[in-house]
Amino acid sequence: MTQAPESLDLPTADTQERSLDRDCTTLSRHVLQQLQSFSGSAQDLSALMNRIALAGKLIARHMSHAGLMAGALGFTGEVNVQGESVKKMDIYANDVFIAVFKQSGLVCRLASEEMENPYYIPENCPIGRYTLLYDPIDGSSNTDINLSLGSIFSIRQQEGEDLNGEAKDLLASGHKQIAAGYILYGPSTMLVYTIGNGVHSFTLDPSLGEFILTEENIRIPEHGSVYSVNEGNFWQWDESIREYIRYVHRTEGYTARYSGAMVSDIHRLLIQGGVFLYPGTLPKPEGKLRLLYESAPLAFIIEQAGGRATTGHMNILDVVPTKLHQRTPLIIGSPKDVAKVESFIQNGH
Ligand code: P6P
Repeated sequence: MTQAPESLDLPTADTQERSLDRDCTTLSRHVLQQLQSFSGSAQDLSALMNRIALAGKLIARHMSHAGLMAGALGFTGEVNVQGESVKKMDIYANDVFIAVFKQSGLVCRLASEEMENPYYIPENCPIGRYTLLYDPIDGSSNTDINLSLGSIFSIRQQEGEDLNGEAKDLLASGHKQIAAGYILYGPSTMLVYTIGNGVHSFTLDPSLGEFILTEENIRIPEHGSVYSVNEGNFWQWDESIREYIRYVHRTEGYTARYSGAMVSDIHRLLIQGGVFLYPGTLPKPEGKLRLLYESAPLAFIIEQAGGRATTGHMNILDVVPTKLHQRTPLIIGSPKDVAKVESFIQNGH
């Protein structure tokens, strides 16, 4: 005789109401809830985040069928200001952010990994007081092999007058950021952001075309088993970093994960704990990652989630750059795991 089915978990009115409310917790509404204000600056920040979300949707849509579109993948044949070969997806994504913000009336400049100088909103467009700093596609090496990619963003207010277009006011510490986060293009498209009041994640619901709140006030675990680093650079590292790697090799409980896209690797740490390292090397002690639009926004996120981000000698958010595309070594993640790496650096192994 078949068993009577367990009591069906039918939704109650209460669960339906909560589920509907969740589906209505879009990014722009959440920002206003965070700020508990409908002031002009709150509305601006909400609108800025909404524009970021639109850029993410456009890029996700393009990525989802890039393999079917002639000319969407591969290299452009150009080399960017970083000296890196440019992927067609890099340019597409860079142009999406420009297009999305150009008529927004919210920003005056956009500074990108892909552009040597900031893009200034043209005179015939409405100009705002904010600056968007972004890495349009983080992890370009994953573009043509259908692996996870990201976009990283940071929002600052323009300070003073940028008279001769040198954007010197951007050469300030990461504490000047008013919002930061990333979009992760994975099995689902997620947007993770902070405005200094915790870290919150949203998942794109393609059927709605909206990013819907997934998790609020995310806290990074104090410790995690993952260490994330490109061990192919082992012989180029300082001895102290090599000693740390030897330590995790011989200590039970560590596992290596490295995707080639920092947004994916750091999102993993945000949820599961652990540490990501991109140290300097003997030929390039400043490291590879860019401060203003990669390390600083990710440091803002991870610190807001209770984690840490350091160059190995100072907090990332305290670093004051001398140039727009300044690079910096990065050690970021769970506080106990970052401290472990620092202990090797400070003991000068
Ligand atoms: P490597 C992508 O270019 C990136 O900036 C990060 O997303 C990624 O973690 C790193 O560089 C990969 O660099 O030298 O390990 O291939």
